[in-house]
Amino acid sequence: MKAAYSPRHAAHEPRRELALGAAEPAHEIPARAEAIRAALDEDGGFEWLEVREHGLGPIEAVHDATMVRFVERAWRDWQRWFPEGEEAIPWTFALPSLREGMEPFEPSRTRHELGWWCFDTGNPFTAGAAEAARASVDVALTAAGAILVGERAAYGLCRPPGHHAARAVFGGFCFFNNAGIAAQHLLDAGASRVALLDVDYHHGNGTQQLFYGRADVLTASVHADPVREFPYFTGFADEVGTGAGRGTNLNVPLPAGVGDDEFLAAVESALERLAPFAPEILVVPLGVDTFRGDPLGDFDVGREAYHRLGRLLAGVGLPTLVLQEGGYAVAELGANVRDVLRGLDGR
Ligand code: OKP
Ligand code: ZN
Repeated sequence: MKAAYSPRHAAHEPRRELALGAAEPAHEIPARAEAIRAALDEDGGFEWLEVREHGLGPIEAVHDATMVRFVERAWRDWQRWFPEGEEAIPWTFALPSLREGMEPFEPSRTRHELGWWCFDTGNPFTAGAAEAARASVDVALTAAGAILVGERAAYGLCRPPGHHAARAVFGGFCFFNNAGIAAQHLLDAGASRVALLDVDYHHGNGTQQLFYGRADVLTASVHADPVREFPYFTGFADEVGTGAGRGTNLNVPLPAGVGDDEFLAAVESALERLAPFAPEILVVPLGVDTFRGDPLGDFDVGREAYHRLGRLLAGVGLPTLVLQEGGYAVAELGANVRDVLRGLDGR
């Protein structure tokens, strides 16, 4: 299988993140991508593509251009006012109700502009975040390019992940929505309908938001119920899309403790819901934080489930672009991802 990886992910090396008001060691770390790369190298069934730079155009096709420019300059700006610390973490957030009924606000007026564009405290912004986020998009687009030239499956080893980044806000370890950008790129290259099935443990709120009113993109996500889990404010089953996109969003929230069979049954039922949409390409934001040993998850999914997951995806019979999202049990991360891809590859 063709796969894409960029060493530039390592430019983003957060040490800490903030959760429940306290600092804890960062989870979204360079060792994650290196573990996956090592497992795929060892497997031998993956051919690494040369990652091509695609520039800001495809990013600005789905994201607010002002947010994209902010990401590019955020570290320098932040350091001017807050020079100490290895990562920037916002602590005051520009909720719309704060200025309700007031003039529109120009966020670059304040030195705390990060609190306008980032929605959580768990998303450290580092000196190399922008470089890594750009590289992650290029990895996704390079893998998408393999699909466009006829590959049945391709994998983008994206880091940082992307599915929590919405049009004009980022968070949840994500800066740019790799899968959303890739899906739009596939449409712009001639695909008429693209379906995304997000199997990360967390709801893919950003991807949902990007395409919520769109009839040409179906977004489906199987994830931990947001009543108990991040991102808390999206991912409920009654979110079905709006306007022309009504019926093109599917959420399958799951309870704590689901095992292999329940998780895979949820994936299977979501896949069945894709068929009437008749997509030409399937994009799979793949998180393996569903694993029972994951420090961020509460599912009871075992190692053996991942090969089965890959086989389920293969059964759809569509060109399939798999893009890495979460997975924080670093010791098992490589094997879990490899098994999904082996299953998808019919091995
Ligand atoms: C990103 B992806 C841990 C809090 C974690 C954010 C989780 C983001 C997950 N104390 N909060 O979907 O894997
Ligand atoms: Zn996740």
